[in-house]
Amino acid sequence: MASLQEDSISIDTLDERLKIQSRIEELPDTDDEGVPFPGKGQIPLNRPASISPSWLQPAVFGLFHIDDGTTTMEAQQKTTAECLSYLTLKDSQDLPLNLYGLPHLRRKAHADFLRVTLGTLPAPYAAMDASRPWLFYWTMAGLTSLGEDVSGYRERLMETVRPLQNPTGGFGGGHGQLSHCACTYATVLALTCVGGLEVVDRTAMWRWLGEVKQADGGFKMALGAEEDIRGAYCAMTILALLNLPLELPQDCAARKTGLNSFTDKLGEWVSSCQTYEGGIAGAPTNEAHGAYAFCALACLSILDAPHKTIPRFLNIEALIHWLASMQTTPEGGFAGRTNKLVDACYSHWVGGCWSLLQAATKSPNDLWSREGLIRYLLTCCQQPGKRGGMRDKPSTRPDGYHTCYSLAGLSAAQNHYHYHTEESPTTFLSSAFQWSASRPSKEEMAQWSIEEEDRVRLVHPVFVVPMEAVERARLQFEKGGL
Ligand code: FPP
Ligand code: K
Ligand code: ZN
Repeated sequence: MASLQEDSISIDTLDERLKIQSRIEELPDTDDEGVPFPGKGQIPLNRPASISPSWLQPAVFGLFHIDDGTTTMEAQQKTTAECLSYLTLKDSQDLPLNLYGLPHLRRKAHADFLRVTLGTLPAPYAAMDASRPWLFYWTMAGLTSLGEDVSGYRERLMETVRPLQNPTGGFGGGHGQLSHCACTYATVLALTCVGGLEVVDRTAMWRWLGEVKQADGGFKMALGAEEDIRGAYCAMTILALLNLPLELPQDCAARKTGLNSFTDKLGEWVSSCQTYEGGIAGAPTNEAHGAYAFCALACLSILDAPHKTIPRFLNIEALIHWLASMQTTPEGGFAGRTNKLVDACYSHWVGGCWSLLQAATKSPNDLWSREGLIRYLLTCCQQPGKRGGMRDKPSTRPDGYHTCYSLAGLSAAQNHYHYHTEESPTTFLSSAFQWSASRPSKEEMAQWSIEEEDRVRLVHPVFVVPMEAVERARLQFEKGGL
Protein backbone atom coordinates (compact mmCIF):
# COMPACT_ATOMS: atom_id res chain seq x y z
CA MET A 1 0.00 0.00 0.00
CA ALA A 2 2.89 2.35 0.57
CA SER A 3 2.84 4.63 -2.39
CA LEU A 4 6.53 5.33 -2.26
CA GLN A 5 9.04 2.75 -3.26
CA GLU A 6 12.05 2.08 -1.16
CA ASP A 7 14.29 3.18 -4.02
CA SER A 8 12.83 6.64 -3.97
CA ILE A 9 14.88 7.31 -0.86
CA SER A 10 18.01 5.58 -2.03
CA ILE A 11 20.82 8.02 -2.43
CA ASP A 12 22.89 8.53 -5.51
CA THR A 13 24.98 11.40 -4.27
CA LEU A 14 28.09 9.53 -3.22
CA ASP A 15 30.25 12.37 -4.52
CA GLU A 16 28.43 14.84 -2.31
CA ARG A 17 28.93 12.48 0.61
CA LEU A 18 32.64 12.11 0.01
CA LYS A 19 33.03 15.85 -0.43
CA ILE A 20 31.46 16.50 2.95
CA GLN A 21 33.53 13.78 4.57
CA SER A 22 36.72 15.27 3.21
CA ARG A 23 35.76 18.74 4.49
CA ILE A 24 35.21 17.26 7.93
CA GLU A 25 38.55 15.45 7.84
CA GLU A 26 40.30 18.77 7.11
CA LEU A 27 39.08 20.23 10.37
CA PRO A 28 41.36 20.52 13.39
CA ASP A 29 40.90 17.90 16.12
CA THR A 30 39.83 20.41 18.73
CA ASP A 31 38.31 23.85 18.85
CA ASP A 32 40.14 26.95 20.17
CA GLU A 33 39.56 25.91 23.78
CA GLY A 34 40.91 22.45 23.19
CA VAL A 35 37.51 20.77 23.24
CA PRO A 36 37.44 17.90 20.75
CA PHE A 37 35.53 18.90 17.66
CA PRO A 38 32.32 16.85 17.65
CA GLY A 39 31.82 16.42 13.94
CA LYS A 40 35.23 14.98 13.34
CA GLY A 41 35.12 11.31 12.63
CA GLN A 42 31.53 11.11 13.82
CA ILE A 43 29.84 10.95 10.50
CA PRO A 44 30.62 7.52 9.12
CA LEU A 45 30.57 7.09 5.39
CA ASN A 46 27.54 4.88 5.59
CA ARG A 47 25.59 7.59 7.32
CA PRO A 48 26.37 10.88 5.63
CA ALA A 49 24.69 13.81 7.34
CA SER A 50 22.78 14.81 4.26
CA ILE A 51 20.75 11.63 4.07
CA SER A 52 19.04 8.71 5.75
CA PRO A 53 18.32 10.03 9.20
CA SER A 54 16.94 7.29 11.40
CA TRP A 55 13.33 8.40 11.01
CA LEU A 56 13.57 8.16 7.24
CA GLN A 57 12.47 4.54 7.19
CA PRO A 58 10.23 3.23 4.44
CA ALA A 59 8.66 0.86 6.94
CA VAL A 60 7.50 3.83 8.96
CA PHE A 61 6.09 6.09 6.31
CA GLY A 62 4.37 3.19 4.63
CA LEU A 63 2.03 3.17 7.60
CA PHE A 64 1.06 6.78 7.13
CA HIS A 65 0.62 7.25 3.43
CA ILE A 66 -2.20 5.11 2.17
CA ASP A 67 -2.86 5.74 -1.52
CA ASP A 68 -6.62 6.22 -1.76
CA GLY A 69 -6.50 8.06 -5.09
CA THR A 70 -7.87 11.33 -3.70
CA THR A 71 -6.62 14.84 -4.49
CA THR A 72 -5.25 15.01 -0.95
CA MET A 73 -3.23 11.90 -1.71
CA GLU A 74 -1.94 13.45 -4.92
CA ALA A 75 -0.91 16.56 -3.04
CA GLN A 76 0.75 14.38 -0.41
CA GLN A 77 2.70 12.44 -3.04
CA LYS A 78 3.85 15.62 -4.75
CA THR A 79 4.98 17.12 -1.44
CA THR A 80 6.76 13.97 -0.35
CA ALA A 81 8.56 13.67 -3.69
CA GLU A 82 9.68 17.31 -3.61
CA CYS A 83 10.78 17.08 0.01
CA LEU A 84 12.74 13.89 -0.58
CA SER A 85 14.61 15.47 -3.43
CA TYR A 86 15.64 18.36 -1.14
CA LEU A 87 16.18 16.27 2.01
CA THR A 88 18.52 13.94 0.16
CA LEU A 89 20.21 16.85 -1.63
CA LYS A 90 19.45 15.22 -4.95
CA ASP A 91 18.51 18.82 -5.65
CA SER A 92 20.54 21.15 -3.44
CA GLN A 93 18.69 24.23 -4.78
CA ASP A 94 22.14 25.86 -4.77
CA LEU A 95 21.81 26.50 -1.03
CA PRO A 96 25.27 26.78 0.55
CA LEU A 97 25.89 23.69 2.70
CA ASN A 98 27.37 23.56 6.17
CA LEU A 99 30.11 21.12 7.07
CA TYR A 100 27.60 18.38 7.81
CA GLY A 101 26.09 18.75 4.37
CA LEU A 102 22.89 20.44 5.53
CA PRO A 103 22.00 23.85 4.05
CA HIS A 104 23.11 26.77 6.22
CA LEU A 105 20.42 28.92 7.76
CA ARG A 106 20.18 31.85 5.31
CA ARG A 107 20.27 34.41 8.07
CA LYS A 108 20.87 37.51 6.01
CA ALA A 109 18.48 36.59 3.19
CA HIS A 110 15.65 35.90 5.66
CA ALA A 111 16.28 39.14 7.55
CA ASP A 112 16.24 41.09 4.26
CA PHE A 113 13.00 39.37 3.31
CA LEU A 114 11.37 40.32 6.62
CA ARG A 115 12.50 43.94 6.31
CA VAL A 116 10.96 44.14 2.85
CA THR A 117 7.62 42.72 4.07
CA LEU A 118 7.55 45.48 6.66
CA GLY A 119 8.05 48.25 4.11
CA THR A 120 5.35 49.50 1.79
CA LEU A 121 3.30 46.54 0.69
CA PRO A 122 2.09 46.21 -2.88
CA ALA A 123 -1.63 46.68 -3.68
CA PRO A 124 -2.72 43.00 -3.35
CA TYR A 125 -1.98 43.31 0.35
CA ALA A 126 -4.73 45.90 0.93
CA ALA A 127 -6.91 43.00 2.07
CA MET A 128 -4.40 42.45 4.84
CA ASP A 129 -5.28 45.72 6.53
CA ALA A 130 -6.78 43.89 9.51
CA SER A 131 -3.58 41.88 9.80
CA ARG A 132 -1.21 44.81 10.15
CA PRO A 133 -0.41 44.06 13.80
CA TRP A 134 0.40 40.48 12.81
CA LEU A 135 2.79 41.71 10.18
CA PHE A 136 4.53 43.83 12.80
CA TYR A 137 4.78 40.89 15.18
CA TRP A 138 5.99 38.33 12.62
CA THR A 139 8.64 40.75 11.42
CA MET A 140 9.90 41.84 14.83
CA ALA A 141 9.89 38.29 16.23
CA GLY A 142 11.48 36.86 13.07
CA LEU A 143 14.22 39.48 12.95
CA THR A 144 15.09 38.99 16.62
CA SER A 145 15.18 35.20 16.16
CA LEU A 146 17.76 35.82 13.46
CA GLY A 147 19.81 37.91 15.89
CA GLU A 148 18.91 41.31 14.42
CA ASP A 149 18.59 44.35 16.65
CA VAL A 150 15.05 45.73 16.29
CA SER A 151 15.33 48.61 18.76
CA GLY A 152 15.60 50.97 15.78
CA TYR A 153 11.95 50.21 14.97
CA ARG A 154 10.74 51.25 18.44
CA GLU A 155 9.54 54.82 17.76
CA ARG A 156 8.07 53.98 14.37
CA LEU A 157 6.15 50.99 15.71
CA MET A 158 4.83 52.91 18.71
CA GLU A 159 3.56 55.71 16.45
CA THR A 160 2.02 53.24 14.01
CA VAL A 161 0.06 51.27 16.60
CA ARG A 162 -1.09 54.28 18.65
CA PRO A 163 -4.09 55.00 16.36
CA LEU A 164 -5.06 51.28 16.38
CA GLN A 165 -5.72 51.45 20.11
CA ASN A 166 -9.34 52.09 21.06
CA PRO A 167 -10.13 54.41 24.00
CA THR A 168 -12.31 51.60 25.38
CA GLY A 169 -9.26 49.32 25.46
CA GLY A 170 -7.44 46.92 23.16
CA PHE A 171 -6.19 47.23 19.60
CA GLY A 172 -7.99 46.78 16.28
CA GLY A 173 -6.43 45.66 13.02
CA GLY A 174 -6.60 49.10 11.45
CA HIS A 175 -7.85 52.64 12.01
CA GLY A 176 -11.39 52.65 13.40
CA GLN A 177 -11.59 48.85 13.71
CA LEU A 178 -13.06 47.11 16.72
CA SER A 179 -10.60 45.78 19.29
CA HIS A 180 -9.81 42.12 18.78
CA CYS A 181 -7.88 39.64 20.93
CA ALA A 182 -5.67 38.47 18.05
CA CYS A 183 -4.77 42.03 16.93
CA THR A 184 -4.17 43.05 20.52
CA TYR A 185 -1.99 39.99 21.19
CA ALA A 186 0.07 40.65 18.04
CA THR A 187 0.45 44.34 18.89
CA VAL A 188 1.50 43.64 22.47
CA LEU A 189 4.05 41.05 21.32
CA ALA A 190 5.47 43.34 18.63
CA LEU A 191 5.79 46.12 21.22
CA THR A 192 7.43 43.66 23.62
CA CYS A 193 10.06 42.87 20.97
CA VAL A 194 11.03 46.54 20.56
CA GLY A 195 10.53 47.57 24.21
CA GLY A 196 7.61 49.94 23.50
CA LEU A 197 4.84 48.66 25.80
CA GLU A 198 4.29 52.07 27.38
CA VAL A 199 1.96 52.92 24.47
CA VAL A 200 -0.59 50.55 25.96
CA ASP A 201 -3.41 52.02 28.06
CA ARG A 202 -3.33 49.27 30.72
CA THR A 203 -6.46 50.37 32.59
CA ALA A 204 -8.57 50.47 29.42
CA MET A 205 -7.07 47.13 28.37
CA TRP A 206 -8.04 45.54 31.70
CA ARG A 207 -11.62 46.81 31.36
CA TRP A 208 -11.90 45.60 27.77
CA LEU A 209 -10.58 42.13 28.68
CA GLY A 210 -13.24 42.06 31.41
CA GLU A 211 -15.84 42.41 28.67
CA VAL A 212 -14.51 39.48 26.61
CA LYS A 213 -14.26 37.12 29.61
CA GLN A 214 -17.20 34.70 29.52
CA ALA A 215 -19.31 33.14 32.24
CA ASP A 216 -18.13 29.64 31.23
CA GLY A 217 -14.49 30.60 31.87
CA GLY A 218 -13.34 31.16 28.28
CA PHE A 219 -12.74 34.37 26.32
CA LYS A 220 -14.37 35.79 23.20
CA MET A 221 -12.12 37.09 20.42
CA ALA A 222 -13.94 40.44 20.52
CA LEU A 223 -17.20 41.88 21.84
CA GLY A 224 -19.94 39.88 20.11
CA ALA A 225 -17.42 37.58 18.40
CA GLU A 226 -16.76 33.84 18.77
CA GLU A 227 -15.38 32.33 21.94
CA ASP A 228 -12.35 30.17 21.22
CA ILE A 229 -9.05 28.99 22.56
CA ARG A 230 -7.08 31.66 20.74
CA GLY A 231 -9.01 34.17 22.85
CA ALA A 232 -8.00 32.35 26.03
CA TYR A 233 -4.31 32.25 25.12
CA CYS A 234 -4.24 35.82 23.75
CA ALA A 235 -6.03 37.26 26.79
CA MET A 236 -3.79 35.44 29.26
CA THR A 237 -0.67 36.53 27.37
CA ILE A 238 -1.77 40.17 27.49
CA LEU A 239 -2.71 39.98 31.19
CA ALA A 240 0.62 38.38 32.09
CA LEU A 241 2.97 40.54 30.00
CA LEU A 242 1.31 43.75 31.20
CA ASN A 243 0.91 42.36 34.74
CA LEU A 244 -2.72 43.52 34.89
CA PRO A 245 -4.84 42.86 37.98
CA LEU A 246 -6.46 39.43 37.98
CA GLU A 247 -9.67 40.61 39.61
CA LEU A 248 -12.41 41.23 37.05
CA PRO A 249 -13.58 44.84 36.70
CA GLN A 250 -16.57 45.50 38.99
CA ASP A 251 -19.13 46.16 36.27
CA CYS A 252 -18.30 43.38 33.76
CA ALA A 253 -20.92 40.81 32.74
CA ALA A 254 -18.88 37.77 33.83
CA ARG A 255 -18.75 39.12 37.38
CA LYS A 256 -22.52 39.19 37.47
CA THR A 257 -22.49 35.42 36.83
CA GLY A 258 -20.40 34.84 39.94
CA LEU A 259 -16.83 34.99 38.57
CA ASN A 260 -14.27 37.13 40.39
CA SER A 261 -11.04 36.54 38.53
CA PHE A 262 -9.87 36.30 34.94
CA THR A 263 -8.61 32.84 35.82
CA ASP A 264 -11.92 31.48 37.16
CA LYS A 265 -13.13 28.35 35.29
CA LEU A 266 -10.44 28.89 32.64
CA GLY A 267 -8.71 25.53 33.12
CA GLU A 268 -12.06 23.76 32.95
CA TRP A 269 -12.94 25.60 29.75
CA VAL A 270 -9.59 24.65 28.13
CA SER A 271 -10.20 21.08 29.24
CA SER A 272 -13.49 21.03 27.33
CA CYS A 273 -11.59 21.67 24.07
CA GLN A 274 -9.72 18.34 24.13
CA THR A 275 -11.24 16.01 21.54
CA TYR A 276 -11.69 12.25 21.18
CA GLU A 277 -8.51 12.23 19.07
CA GLY A 278 -6.47 13.54 21.98
CA GLY A 279 -5.72 16.87 20.32
CA ILE A 280 -7.21 20.27 21.09
CA ALA A 281 -9.95 22.04 19.16
CA GLY A 282 -10.58 25.77 18.86
CA ALA A 283 -13.78 25.34 20.85
CA PRO A 284 -15.65 22.41 22.40
CA THR A 285 -16.97 19.93 19.75
CA ASN A 286 -14.68 21.17 16.94
CA GLU A 287 -11.83 19.37 15.15
CA ALA A 288 -8.44 19.02 16.84
CA HIS A 289 -5.77 21.28 15.32
CA GLY A 290 -2.10 21.73 16.18
CA ALA A 291 -2.37 25.51 16.42
CA TYR A 292 -4.94 25.12 19.17
CA ALA A 293 -2.81 22.60 21.07
CA PHE A 294 -0.18 25.30 21.49
CA CYS A 295 -2.82 27.86 22.53
CA ALA A 296 -4.14 25.43 25.18
CA LEU A 297 -0.74 24.44 26.59
CA ALA A 298 0.59 28.00 26.62
CA CYS A 299 -2.62 29.29 28.22
CA LEU A 300 -2.36 26.67 30.97
CA SER A 301 1.35 27.49 31.40
CA ILE A 302 0.39 31.11 32.10
CA LEU A 303 -2.42 30.12 34.46
CA ASP A 304 0.03 28.33 36.76
CA ALA A 305 3.03 25.99 36.69
CA PRO A 306 2.74 23.61 33.71
CA HIS A 307 3.30 20.52 35.87
CA LYS A 308 0.26 21.54 37.90
CA THR A 309 -2.19 22.83 35.29
CA ILE A 310 -1.48 20.63 32.28
CA PRO A 311 -1.99 17.22 33.98
CA ARG A 312 -4.94 18.63 35.88
CA PHE A 313 -6.86 19.89 32.87
CA LEU A 314 -5.71 17.71 29.98
CA ASN A 315 -5.28 14.04 29.25
CA ILE A 316 -1.53 14.31 28.64
CA GLU A 317 -1.04 10.82 27.26
CA ALA A 318 -3.74 11.25 24.64
CA LEU A 319 -2.40 14.68 23.73
CA ILE A 320 1.18 13.46 23.37
CA HIS A 321 -0.01 10.60 21.22
CA TRP A 322 -1.86 13.01 18.94
CA LEU A 323 0.98 15.56 18.77
CA ALA A 324 3.57 12.89 18.02
CA SER A 325 1.42 11.63 15.15
CA MET A 326 1.57 15.14 13.63
CA GLN A 327 5.30 14.75 12.82
CA THR A 328 5.32 13.55 9.26
CA THR A 329 7.60 11.00 7.68
CA PRO A 330 9.66 11.24 5.63
CA GLU A 331 9.43 15.06 5.55
CA GLY A 332 10.25 15.52 9.25
CA GLY A 333 8.09 18.62 9.82
CA PHE A 334 4.64 18.77 11.40
CA ALA A 335 1.13 18.73 9.97
CA GLY A 336 -1.67 20.72 11.61
CA ARG A 337 -4.27 17.98 11.79
CA THR A 338 -5.03 14.37 10.96
CA ASN A 339 -4.57 13.49 7.28
CA LYS A 340 -3.21 16.91 6.33
CA LEU A 341 0.12 17.90 4.87
CA VAL A 342 3.35 19.01 6.48
CA ASP A 343 3.57 22.81 6.87
CA ALA A 344 6.42 24.85 8.35
CA CYS A 345 4.20 27.06 10.53
CA TYR A 346 3.39 23.98 12.64
CA SER A 347 7.09 23.80 13.48
CA HIS A 348 6.05 26.28 16.11
CA TRP A 349 2.37 25.45 16.73
CA VAL A 350 3.16 21.76 17.25
CA GLY A 351 6.94 21.88 17.73
CA GLY A 352 6.50 24.54 20.42
CA CYS A 353 4.27 22.20 22.46
CA TRP A 354 7.12 19.89 23.44
CA SER A 355 8.92 22.23 25.82
CA LEU A 356 5.66 22.87 27.65
CA LEU A 357 4.87 19.16 27.80
CA GLN A 358 8.35 18.30 29.02
CA ALA A 359 7.89 20.81 31.83
CA ALA A 360 4.48 19.29 32.55
CA THR A 361 5.78 15.72 32.74
CA LYS A 362 9.23 16.65 34.14
CA SER A 363 10.62 14.22 31.62
CA PRO A 364 14.03 14.81 30.06
CA ASN A 365 13.26 12.56 27.09
CA ASP A 366 12.24 13.86 23.70
CA LEU A 367 9.10 12.34 22.24
CA TRP A 368 9.70 13.95 18.87
CA SER A 369 12.52 14.22 16.38
CA ARG A 370 14.35 17.53 16.69
CA GLU A 371 16.64 16.38 13.91
CA GLY A 372 13.71 15.68 11.61
CA LEU A 373 12.27 19.14 12.12
CA ILE A 374 15.63 20.90 11.68
CA ARG A 375 16.24 19.02 8.43
CA TYR A 376 12.78 19.81 7.09
CA LEU A 377 13.14 23.51 7.83
CA LEU A 378 16.66 23.93 6.51
CA THR A 379 16.31 21.83 3.36
CA CYS A 380 12.66 22.27 2.33
CA CYS A 381 11.48 25.61 3.71
CA GLN A 382 14.20 28.11 2.91
CA GLN A 383 13.41 30.06 -0.23
CA PRO A 384 16.44 29.64 -2.47
CA GLY A 385 17.83 32.37 -4.68
CA LYS A 386 18.08 36.06 -3.96
CA ARG A 387 14.78 36.55 -2.22
CA GLY A 388 15.04 34.64 1.08
CA GLY A 389 12.20 34.06 3.52
CA MET A 390 10.76 30.76 4.67
CA ARG A 391 7.81 28.88 3.24
CA ASP A 392 5.11 26.40 4.22
CA LYS A 393 6.59 23.67 1.97
CA PRO A 394 8.32 23.36 -1.41
CA SER A 395 6.39 24.99 -4.28
CA THR A 396 4.85 27.62 -2.01
CA ARG A 397 5.95 31.24 -1.59
CA PRO A 398 7.67 32.50 1.52
CA ASP A 399 5.80 34.95 3.76
CA GLY A 400 6.22 36.70 7.11
CA TYR A 401 3.96 34.26 8.96
CA HIS A 402 5.85 31.14 7.86
CA THR A 403 9.21 32.83 8.34
CA CYS A 404 8.38 33.84 11.90
CA TYR A 405 7.01 30.45 12.94
CA SER A 406 9.67 28.43 11.11
CA LEU A 407 12.29 30.31 13.07
CA ALA A 408 10.39 29.87 16.35
CA GLY A 409 10.14 26.14 15.59
CA LEU A 410 13.82 26.02 14.82
CA SER A 411 14.50 27.61 18.18
CA ALA A 412 12.33 24.99 19.93
CA ALA A 413 14.24 22.23 18.14
CA GLN A 414 17.72 23.65 18.65
CA ASN A 415 17.53 24.59 22.33
CA HIS A 416 16.39 23.26 25.69
CA TYR A 417 13.85 25.12 27.78
CA HIS A 418 13.63 24.63 31.54
CA TYR A 419 10.82 25.53 33.88
CA HIS A 420 11.87 26.58 37.40
CA THR A 421 9.36 25.89 40.12
CA GLU A 422 8.44 28.93 42.15
CA GLU A 423 9.39 29.00 45.79
CA SER A 424 6.25 30.67 47.10
CA PRO A 425 2.79 31.24 45.64
CA THR A 426 2.20 34.63 44.04
CA THR A 427 -0.91 36.71 43.50
CA PHE A 428 -0.10 37.51 39.88
CA LEU A 429 0.52 35.47 36.72
CA SER A 430 4.16 34.76 37.44
CA SER A 431 4.48 31.20 36.16
CA ALA A 432 5.27 32.05 32.53
CA PHE A 433 8.24 34.09 33.75
CA GLN A 434 9.89 31.03 35.29
CA TRP A 435 11.65 29.76 32.16
CA SER A 436 15.28 29.61 31.26
CA ALA A 437 16.95 28.16 28.20
CA SER A 438 20.16 26.36 27.48
CA ARG A 439 22.01 25.96 24.24
CA PRO A 440 22.64 22.56 22.66
CA SER A 441 25.82 20.64 23.42
CA LYS A 442 28.41 20.26 20.70
CA GLU A 443 27.42 16.61 20.42
CA GLU A 444 23.81 17.57 19.83
CA MET A 445 24.80 20.12 17.21
CA ALA A 446 26.75 17.42 15.40
CA GLN A 447 23.82 15.04 15.69
CA TRP A 448 21.44 17.66 14.30
CA SER A 449 23.98 18.68 11.64
CA ILE A 450 24.07 22.35 12.55
CA GLU A 451 26.92 24.78 12.97
CA GLU A 452 26.89 27.81 15.25
CA GLU A 453 25.80 30.10 12.43
CA ASP A 454 22.76 27.90 11.78
CA ARG A 455 21.40 28.49 15.28
CA VAL A 456 18.57 30.89 16.00
CA ARG A 457 18.16 32.92 19.19
CA LEU A 458 16.30 31.73 22.25
CA VAL A 459 12.57 32.23 21.80
CA HIS A 460 10.37 32.27 24.90
CA PRO A 461 8.39 28.98 24.97
CA VAL A 462 5.10 30.61 26.06
CA PHE A 463 5.15 34.17 24.68
CA VAL A 464 7.07 33.44 21.44
CA VAL A 465 9.23 36.56 21.57
CA PRO A 466 12.92 36.77 22.56
CA MET A 467 13.69 35.61 26.12
CA GLU A 468 15.31 38.99 26.95
CA ALA A 469 12.25 40.90 25.75
CA VAL A 470 10.05 38.96 28.20
CA GLU A 471 12.39 39.81 31.05
CA ARG A 472 12.30 43.49 30.07
CA ALA A 473 8.47 43.47 30.13
CA ARG A 474 8.47 41.74 33.51
CA LEU A 475 10.73 44.40 34.99
CA GLN A 476 8.74 47.21 33.41
CA PHE A 477 5.47 46.20 35.10
CA GLU A 478 6.87 44.55 38.21
CA LYS A 479 4.92 46.94 40.42
CA GLY A 480 1.57 45.74 39.05
CA GLY A 481 -1.57 47.74 39.83
CA LEU A 482 -3.15 50.17 37.40
C1 FPP B 1 -6.55 25.45 9.22
O1 FPP B 1 -5.97 25.98 8.10
C2 FPP B 1 -6.10 26.22 10.40
C3 FPP B 1 -6.76 26.28 11.55
C4 FPP B 1 -8.05 25.58 11.72
C5 FPP B 1 -6.19 27.01 12.75
C6 FPP B 1 -5.46 28.28 12.49
C7 FPP B 1 -5.04 28.87 13.76
C8 FPP B 1 -3.82 29.35 14.00
C9 FPP B 1 -2.76 29.34 12.98
C10 FPP B 1 -3.46 29.82 15.39
C11 FPP B 1 -3.94 31.16 15.75
C12 FPP B 1 -3.37 31.50 17.05
C13 FPP B 1 -3.47 32.68 17.66
C14 FPP B 1 -2.71 32.92 18.88
C15 FPP B 1 -4.33 33.78 17.15
P1 FPP B 1 -5.76 25.14 6.78
O2 FPP B 1 -6.93 24.26 6.53
O3 FPP B 1 -5.38 26.11 5.71
O4 FPP B 1 -4.46 24.31 7.13
P2 FPP B 1 -4.23 22.75 7.45
O5 FPP B 1 -4.52 22.02 6.19
O6 FPP B 1 -2.78 22.70 7.78
O7 FPP B 1 -5.11 22.38 8.59
K1 K C 1 -1.84 24.66 5.89
ZN1 ZN D 1 1.23 27.20 7.39
